[in-house]
Amino acid sequence: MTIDAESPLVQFLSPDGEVRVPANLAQYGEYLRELTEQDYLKFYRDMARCRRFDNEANALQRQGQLGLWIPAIGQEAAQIGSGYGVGANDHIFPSYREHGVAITHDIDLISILKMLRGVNHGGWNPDETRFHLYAIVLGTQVLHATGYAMGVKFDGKVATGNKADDLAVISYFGDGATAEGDVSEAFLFAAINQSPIVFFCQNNQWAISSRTDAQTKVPLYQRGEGFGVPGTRIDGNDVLAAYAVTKKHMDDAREGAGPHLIEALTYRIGAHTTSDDPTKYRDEAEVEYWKARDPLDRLEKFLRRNGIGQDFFDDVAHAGEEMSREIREATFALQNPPVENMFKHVYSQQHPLIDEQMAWLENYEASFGGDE
Ligand SMILES: Cc1ncc(C[n+]2csc(CCOP(=O)(O)OP(=O)(O)O)c2C)c(N)n1
Repeated sequence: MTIDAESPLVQFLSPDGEVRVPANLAQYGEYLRELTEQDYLKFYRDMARCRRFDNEANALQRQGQLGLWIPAIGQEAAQIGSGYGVGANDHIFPSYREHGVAITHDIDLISILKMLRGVNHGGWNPDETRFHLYAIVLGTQVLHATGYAMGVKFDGKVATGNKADDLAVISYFGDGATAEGDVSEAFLFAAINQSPIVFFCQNNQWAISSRTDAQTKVPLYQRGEGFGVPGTRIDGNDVLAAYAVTKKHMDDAREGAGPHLIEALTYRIGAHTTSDDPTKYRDEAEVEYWKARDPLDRLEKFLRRNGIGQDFFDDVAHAGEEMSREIREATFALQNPPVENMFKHVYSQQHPLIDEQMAWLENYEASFGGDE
C-alpha cells in the first residue's frame, strides 16, 4: 500500500517539506495555528532522539546487552505528533513499540531498556505516570484502555464544565492487532458507552511478515464504523497531521464526543524486532519508496525552508551523541535484580499465595546449602 492510496488522507506536511491546510480540513488547521517555532523544533528534536535511541538500542542488542529490541524507525512522526496531542490529564496505553510516545511524556528511556534486558518485569508506577504498561500480547492494551475510559466516564470526568478536570484515554496498536477480537470488542464497548477514548492504529503495513491486506478487507480507519466508532486516516509520516488530528479528537473525547479511531498510514523501515529478517518477505523497492517519505527528512526540509540553520541540526546531532553515550553507560551498569523482585507488585497488598511461593523458593535455595 502506498501513501497515495485512494482513501481520503489528512496530510499537512508534504514529503517536500511544504505545509498546506486544505479548506475541508480547517477543523484541524486551527490546532496548527497555535504552534510556535519552538514547538516545531521540539517535534524535530524528539523525533531525532527517538531514532537515535532506536539505533543505539539495536546496537546494544547486537552486543548482547539486551535480549531483544523492537525498533520504531519510520514511525517517529506518528508517535511524537500524537504523543504531543495527548493532554496533561490523559492516560496512554501503548503496545510495545511506542518509545516515541514515551519520549513525549518524559518516561525514563532506561526503564524501557531494563524490560528488554529482562531485569525489570515492566511497567511504571501508576502514581507517577499516566503512561501504562508495555503490552506484548496483541490487543490486550486496547481493552485495558477501553475499560479505563469507561471508568473515567462513570467517575464523571468527562465534560465536567472545567476543562482542567476532564480527561480522556488513548490506546496504541498496530494493523495486525486489529485482527484480534479484543480490538473489535473494545470498539463496541467504547461506542456503546460513549467512552472518552481515541484508538490510534499505526498501520506500518506489516504484522511481522503478514501484509495489512491479509488482515482487513476495508481500510482500517473504516473498521470502527459498524460499531459506531468514526475514523480518520492520516499520513502517519506527517508529524503535524499526527499532532493536530490526535489533539482534536482527544479534546472532543474529553468533552463527551465519544470514541474516535485514527489510522496513521506509516511504514516500519526496520525489522519487526532484532529477531526478524525482513529481506525474507518484502522488496527493497517498497522500503525505498517509504524512505523517500521519511518523517524526519520532511520536517527538516520544512524547518530549513523556514530559516532554521545548520547550527540547530548540529546541536541535535550532538545531543544524540550525548544521549547515546549515557544510554550505553547506563545499560552496561545495569545489575541483575534480587530474586525476590519477581514477587513484588503482583498484588497491591501482601497475598498468602505469594508468601507461600516466596517461602518455597527460600527453602529450595537453602537446600543447596550455600548463599548462591
Ligand atoms: C495475541 C498475540 N498473538 C500473536 C503474537 C505474536 N506477535 C507479536 S508482534 C506480532 C505482529 C503485530 O503486528 P502489528 O499489530 O501490525 O504491530 P507492529 O508490530 O507492526 O507494530 C505478532 C503476530 C502476540 N504477541 N500476541
